[in-house]
Amino acid sequence: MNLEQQLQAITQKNYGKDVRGCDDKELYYSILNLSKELIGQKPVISGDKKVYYISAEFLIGKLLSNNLINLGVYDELDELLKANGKSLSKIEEIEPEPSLGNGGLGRLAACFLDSIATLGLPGDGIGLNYHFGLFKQVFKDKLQCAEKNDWIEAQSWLNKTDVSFKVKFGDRTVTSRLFDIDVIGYEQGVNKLHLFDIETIDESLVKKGIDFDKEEIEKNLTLFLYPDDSDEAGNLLRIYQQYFMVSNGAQLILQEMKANGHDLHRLYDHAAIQINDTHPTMVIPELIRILTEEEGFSMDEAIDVVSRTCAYTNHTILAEALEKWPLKYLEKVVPALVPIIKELDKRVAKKYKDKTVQIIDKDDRVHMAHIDIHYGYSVNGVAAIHTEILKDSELNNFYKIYPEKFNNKTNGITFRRWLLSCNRELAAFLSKTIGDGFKKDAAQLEKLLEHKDDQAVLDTIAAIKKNKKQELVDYVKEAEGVELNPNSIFDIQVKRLHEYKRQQMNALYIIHKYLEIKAGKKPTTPLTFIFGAKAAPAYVIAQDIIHLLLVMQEIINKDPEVSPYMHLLMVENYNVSYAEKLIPACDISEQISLASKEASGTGNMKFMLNGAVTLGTSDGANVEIHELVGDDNIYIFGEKSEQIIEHYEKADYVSKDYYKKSKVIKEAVDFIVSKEALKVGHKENLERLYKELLEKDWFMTLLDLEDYIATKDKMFKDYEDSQKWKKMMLVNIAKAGFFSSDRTIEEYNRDIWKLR
Ligand code: 26V
Repeated sequence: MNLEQQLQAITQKNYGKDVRGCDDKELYYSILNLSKELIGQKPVISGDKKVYYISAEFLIGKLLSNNLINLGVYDELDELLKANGKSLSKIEEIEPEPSLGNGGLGRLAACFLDSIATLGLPGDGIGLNYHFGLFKQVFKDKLQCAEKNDWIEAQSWLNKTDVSFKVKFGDRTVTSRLFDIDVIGYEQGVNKLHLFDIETIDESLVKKGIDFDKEEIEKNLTLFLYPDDSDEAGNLLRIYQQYFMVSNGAQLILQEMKANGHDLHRLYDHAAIQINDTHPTMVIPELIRILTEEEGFSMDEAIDVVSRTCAYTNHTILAEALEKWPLKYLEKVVPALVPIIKELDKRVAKKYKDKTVQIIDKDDRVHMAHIDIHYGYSVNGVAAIHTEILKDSELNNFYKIYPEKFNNKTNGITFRRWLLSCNRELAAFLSKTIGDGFKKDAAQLEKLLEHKDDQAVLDTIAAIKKNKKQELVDYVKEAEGVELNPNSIFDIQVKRLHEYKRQQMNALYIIHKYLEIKAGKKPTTPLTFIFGAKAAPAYVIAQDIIHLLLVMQEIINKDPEVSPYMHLLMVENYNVSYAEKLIPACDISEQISLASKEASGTGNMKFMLNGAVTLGTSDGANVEIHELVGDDNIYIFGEKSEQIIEHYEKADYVSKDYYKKSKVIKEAVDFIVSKEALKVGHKENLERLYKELLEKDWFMTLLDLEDYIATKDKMFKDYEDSQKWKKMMLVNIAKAGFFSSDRTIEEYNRDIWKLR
């Protein structure tokens, strides 16, 4: 049977109709069935050694389009649907987006699974199947409200397995159920994403918003990703979740090893366990527990084997994000691990006197990262500058003990999703211009540089951008009921909301521009500022920043003097699917974190690949983008990380000094509590934010504001030189090859996993 006959057979069987007679929903489920049949025909990737990527988050996004591309049937299916009067891209809209991650860390895990499979490496993901995942964001009264995100349907990519384990907590034992999602490599075989769940879950526990009873573990364990940790019950639930994930993971790994006849004393020859941030850290003591209690290992043997199997990736230097669990919480939730953690701590204390490298501190808090560093064989950062900061400052005391463990793995993104799927037009044009090679060997994108003076190529790249902007305009009109100007400059900042990412600095620029226009200084080309960001529900200042953006949105868009020249849009419920529409349409990519704070960023890479020009600080992977494209094709501003680190050490940054010194800064900041703003916004939120900026400003917004304004204005001016801008676009696309996650995974494999 050919593809069309296969699909016709499925629609007949499921709905008693032919393809032409089905609606989009029926076709979505039929194509889901068809994909599963095709996946079943692919080989399972296998080998003598396998990597297990354990992560609390896998932000996989919708899977239909990507799976069809990786199965090599997208174009054929697209054509046959067209011939039957249907549109594949409309059908793709039906799929609910899995909600299994927050942001960069979870999306990275998803890109990595794609690349591991694409490179034909045996490697599975291990995580949790959160029923409502991360909350759905809705704006009410210009404030973020959180609602449950009900993404799991009766028919989905999740496959229920017969795998199930017992997990013993201090106060109860629960039984897990494993669901698998197939991970198809690009023109390759199949790996798995293993998501553990619990069958006693009670979705009806969630009444209003995202509130639920945190005590009933059997009923709530996998309801939400990172439930609110602002109280003790929330913290305990996170520990229950983490242990549930790693205990299942450890049991699964050991079961597979035994099934393959491997000697557990040589576990490290057959398995590498990559610990994605500290959330899965308890896999180390859990494996040691199982090996000593159930497999007859001595403590020394177990520690040795586990330490040679586990490797740790650090994704942040923010102190508040490094997990430290009170010992008494662990005693309640996972008492079986406590003697092991104490033993690990005792061994460290015996060897090293330095207080800063101990596992259990004087306040009886367990530093999870310290377990990973002492009892793992590799510690990596996620961009060159981030790894250097870890070695030189944040983890310097560990680096002095274990210099050989530290290594850098600059993040990457899968080009299947972030080019082939989200920007089919650009991908097709690149294939025509430089051949198909870049799809498997991203470095070949550099061939585009040979065309940098080719007017037809430059014009086509610009024309594709224009089309993508129009497509976004059409989508936004339907989704948000808002009319954007496709002829304006699209300046986009989309990422989790956090003060260090400095959305508030962008907001202050926008206020500044608004005031300029009111004073008669109009931009040559109209400007469209787009934001997308979710804020942790308990993060008060982040909520205030969202409020300010929504207030400015109303003020600007309702002002007939200003709205022809600038527009502000904060999109609701920013997620992977929205990113796939926004990124191809972007002219200016905002990457403006306070230098030293953004470990890497991966959005910056996605924008670059799609021909946006970066406006950024010398932070995270921006530094490497800068090195690759050169000074002429990026706009870098702000103080460097060394200076920032010094400001923190000396505690010499006083935001009020910057406010007093600069008229422009003062005017922008004062507007937050102006009559105009208070008329549309809430006094409490606006005054709190104003006060925060003037009295604290921990992430130094005002420090870089003047330079930011000047650099952004220069960028808008340069945009008027369309020839110059087109060349910058071309160079950015051509140089993006380094940021393929295939390259990143090749490095992980070469230096850490060593799969053959
Ligand atoms: C976690 C938390 C938890 C509680 C308090 C505030 C806070 C702030 C930040 C975080 C981040 C956790 C780790 C994380 O998501 N890191 C991101 O990892 C990406 C993939 O490596 C990287 O590109 C981003 O720069 C980095 O922020």
